[in-house]
Amino acid sequence: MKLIIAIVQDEDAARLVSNLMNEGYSVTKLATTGGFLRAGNTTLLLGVDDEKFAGAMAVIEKVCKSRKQIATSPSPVAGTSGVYVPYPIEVMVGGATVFVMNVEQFVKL
Ligand code: 2BA
Repeated sequence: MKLIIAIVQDEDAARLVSNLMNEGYSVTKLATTGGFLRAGNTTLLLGVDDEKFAGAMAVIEKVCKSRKQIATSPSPVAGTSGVYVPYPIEVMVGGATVFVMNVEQFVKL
């Protein structure tokens, strides 16, 4: 069994959960925040049997889209005066950031 931890954009989360549930996967959805953009994203936890792992990854790949997002980064504008103003930078946020772990034990009590 594997544990898939998938960090996805909020815009894709509802559709991704529906598609995974329709295909028989169990999913836990967490509201999370990206450290760089400080914006909300969604983290899904899926415990999947080895033979269903590729299917889950295919659903994630199909649903999650890369998008450009604007982040504001503080910038010094007045040299040593200590004045900072936000300025926009564009970043490409991935379809999904996925971590895969082997599950040592899976227990439901
Ligand atoms: P955020 O940390 O808010 O990052 C959003 C996007 O900003 C990233 O998209 C990347 O394009 C850019 N970015 C992040 N850190 C950067 C940096 N130090 N300099 C320049 N640009 C930077 P993704 O790479 O697709 O990541 C989307 C979200 O997935 C991240 O949101 C974070 O919540 C999570 N994530 C990505 N890599 C991770 C990792 N190695 N460990 C834990 N979480 C990760």
